[in-house]
Amino acid sequence: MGWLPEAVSTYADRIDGIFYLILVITGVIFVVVEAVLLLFVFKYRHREGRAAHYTHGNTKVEIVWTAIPALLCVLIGVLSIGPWLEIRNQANIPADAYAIDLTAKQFEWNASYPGPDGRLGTADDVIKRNQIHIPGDRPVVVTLRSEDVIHSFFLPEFRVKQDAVPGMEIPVWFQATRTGEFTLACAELCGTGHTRMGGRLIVHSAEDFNAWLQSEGAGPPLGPRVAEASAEDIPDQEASADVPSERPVAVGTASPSTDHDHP
Ligand SMILES: [Cu+2]
Repeated sequence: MGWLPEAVSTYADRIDGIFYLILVITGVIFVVVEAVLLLFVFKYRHREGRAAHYTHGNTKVEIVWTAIPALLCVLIGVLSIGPWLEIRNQANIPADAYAIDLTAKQFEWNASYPGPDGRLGTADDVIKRNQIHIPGDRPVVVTLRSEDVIHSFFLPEFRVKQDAVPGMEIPVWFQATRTGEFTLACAELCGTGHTRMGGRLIVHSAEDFNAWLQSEGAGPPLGPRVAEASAEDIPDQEASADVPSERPVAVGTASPSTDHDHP
């Protein structure tokens, strides 16, 4: 089914799977409910001489129509836990993600890149308005802030949507699956200029991204992406028993960037 925008992040397909699951469940229920409604409208229509039948309820039927939706909600919740933890659990933000800051205000997005000192949050940061440039060969972590009201960082093609809340720093990570230009929008009604609040997210190849950094006078070029730690990289002592997990654990490397010290 091609009803959604092109999916260009590594986790977009899993989110789409949940969307479609919910669509199928609610779609089937919708059709059944409307069919029964029409049937009853016809079957119990007014007829001369037929007295109305009064009922005070049916406990069995009420238990069934409460239990089924409750079980469906639990099912959807269980199936969502995996993607939720992968995407939202801050411990799962890839350790080598390229970090930028993104500040929302009425009505624009300002993206900050490390300047020549390679650090975010310093005076030499490079700031771009309504344009986010990212490298396509590695994950990116965007730390969201808002200067005024609640906005919502929305990248439809990436299936990324996260509120930017005044007073909070909220990290969001994603990784592109191809280069190109994509939609940047605000998904939270934030004032009269809300509909104009948007721009472009540009995914560059690794080389192009470094060229872009240079052309903007921004931070040092990115090195080649280091492959994710494999079992061989883990010292023998730790390679035993409790360590092997599917993905490298990023404990402590990706806390909300209050220190602005991402490499
Ligand atoms: Cu907004």
